[in-house]
Amino acid sequence: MITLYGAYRSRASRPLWLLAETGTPFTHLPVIQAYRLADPAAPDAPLNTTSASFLRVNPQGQIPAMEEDGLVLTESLAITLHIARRHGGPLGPANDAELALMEQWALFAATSLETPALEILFAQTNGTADLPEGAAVIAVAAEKLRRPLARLQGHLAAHSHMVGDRFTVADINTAECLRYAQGHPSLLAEFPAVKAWLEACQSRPAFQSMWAARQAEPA
Ligand SMILES: N[C@@H](CCC(=O)N[C@@H](CS)C(=O)NCC(=O)O)C(=O)O
Repeated sequence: MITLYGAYRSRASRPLWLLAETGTPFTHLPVIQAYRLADPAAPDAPLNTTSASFLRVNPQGQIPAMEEDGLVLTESLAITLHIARRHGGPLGPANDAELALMEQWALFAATSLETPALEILFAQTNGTADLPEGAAVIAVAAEKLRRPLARLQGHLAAHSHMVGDRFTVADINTAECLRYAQGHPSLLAEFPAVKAWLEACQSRPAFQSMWAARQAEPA
């Protein structure tokens, strides 16, 4: 049985979306980021990233983490790739070539998309987006995204999905890393195939149920 550690309002959204797609049974421990708590060390504090019991699972004190049959994983995209291979059926790789492509796109998402997309999100949520410094951060991050987005645009103009012309874990991993940039609609509008694919991914019932659970958590 999988144990998944991490609140919905975190990168645990990635495996939680996948688990909703596959219907795999799992135990969910909604560990919360310590920085979201006034006093994470208080005796009545909820399970958080500085709790001793969680640090035994991930000594780095970050979510998500996963345990299954003694295997512990502490990187969200490694967790989704593992779950997809073991439990994902058609959402996982059908052969070695598909596995290699799913790994490639996970690394692409983590190294080319996630950081600049998060720079956009943080500028938009820290109240600086309408100030010159925030606008500059967003402009630089958007420029960093244009080359990988052009690559994605070319891929998705020719293919319905990231791998195998069906919805897979590669779509979840890529869509989740790109989601942080969705508050910059004019950037995404430059890449219509990417925009349409992202919206289609997010219209899936499993994404919608993950998102509803996320919205139900305290901000
Ligand atoms: N590369 C890691 C990043 C994990 C990460 O930064 N998690 C955040 C929540 S999304 C966290 O636990 N933050 C709390 C902290 O760093 O103290 C992954 O993809 O799993």
